[in-house]
Amino acid sequence: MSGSRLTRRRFLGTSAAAASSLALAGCGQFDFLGQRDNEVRDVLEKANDLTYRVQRQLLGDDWLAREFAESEVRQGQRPNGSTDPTTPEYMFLRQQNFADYRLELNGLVERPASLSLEELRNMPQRTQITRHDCVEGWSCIAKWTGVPLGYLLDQVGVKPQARYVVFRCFDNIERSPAGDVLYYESCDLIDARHTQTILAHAVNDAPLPVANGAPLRVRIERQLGYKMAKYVSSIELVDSFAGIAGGKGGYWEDRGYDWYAGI
Ligand SMILES: Nc1nc2c(c(=O)[nH]1)N[C@H]1C(S)=C(S)[C@@H](COP(=O)(O)O)O[C@H]1N2
Ligand SMILES: [Mo]
Repeated sequence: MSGSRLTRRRFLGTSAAAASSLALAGCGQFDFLGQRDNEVRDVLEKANDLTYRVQRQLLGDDWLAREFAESEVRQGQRPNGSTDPTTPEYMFLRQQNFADYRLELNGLVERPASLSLEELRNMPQRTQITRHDCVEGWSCIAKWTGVPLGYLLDQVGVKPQARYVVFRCFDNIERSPAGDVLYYESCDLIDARHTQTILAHAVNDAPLPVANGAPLRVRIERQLGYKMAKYVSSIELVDSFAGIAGGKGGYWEDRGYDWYAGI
């Protein structure tokens, strides 16, 4: 039983890796793939949909990402992407050590909420030592502590028509004269309610450093690093991505990456 499961995992890993390396083969090709009406992009999107369905059907909704021992944490979490947000809103919060920070939970929920870090730290907590895999080809094992997202969703009450959870972030991943572009990400309700999906406020037993997404970042352990939004400002329940930035469910997805980044 466990042998055949491994084989399936290897098969899934290979197909996902092949699709990602195609999508990321070079900047020229990347821009080209970014065009909506591109045929290669359509094929990749269908392959992504297949990866998602095959992975869910063969492995089920509940399988856990591998967890590691304390001794396997060898260094701090390597920072990547935004590491020093400069939006006025973020700089203000950072300056007072996030005392006025509130996580907003809204959209298709019964009881919208606004929670301080202290309130979040007083909720049920989960700690897990997992490996972060970045699409750029590096990995890092770290210990994460935070509130299970499923618990928060139960507190606010998810409306039946909700399908996705959108994470909005404080950081301006793009800074241009035309204005800042803010990072965002999303997942479905299966990943949102997964045991290892948490809103982490601590890494390796210390409060999250700014470089790793202070004061709060997502861990979605069955997917690649870019899904794990840092600097989360709000969580919105939606029934579609239409009207949100480029409409593909994430900053990198709007630029051609797979929405489902299963590993
Ligand atoms: N808000 C925000 N979240 C983000 C990113 C980012 O630039 N901004 N980068 C993503 C990518 S590509 C990776 S690999 C991880 C990096 O997290 P780390 O800096 O804690 O290693 O965060 C992800 N989440
Ligand atoms: Mo990444």
